Amino acid sequence: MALAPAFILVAGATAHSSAPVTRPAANAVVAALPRTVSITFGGRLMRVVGVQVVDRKGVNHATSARLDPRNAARVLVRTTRPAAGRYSVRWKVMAEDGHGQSGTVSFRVRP
Ligand SMILES: [Cu+2]
Repeated sequence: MALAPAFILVAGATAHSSAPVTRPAANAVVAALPRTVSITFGGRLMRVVGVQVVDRKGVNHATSARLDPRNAARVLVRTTRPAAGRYSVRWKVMAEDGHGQSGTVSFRVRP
């Protein structure tokens, strides 16, 4: 039987299972993509596995992603501040208890 890789998705009522709060917010329409996109989770994280901010063509505009040194529940994502359009933030993190989590949030930048 094939076993899943080390990254295991978890569902259920754990502290970190709820959807994170992002800035810009999910489905928001903003005037400009901020230099730093933030993703705030319900609990502390062990590490950031990976974050991409992709446009409709699949081009990644994230230049770095790291834990906020002042808040271990928050990921700060630096972007190249691209032009108008729709963007999807695809994130993968590992919670403090070692559980993996991933998801996607989209928002739009006005022309
Ligand atoms: Cu967990």
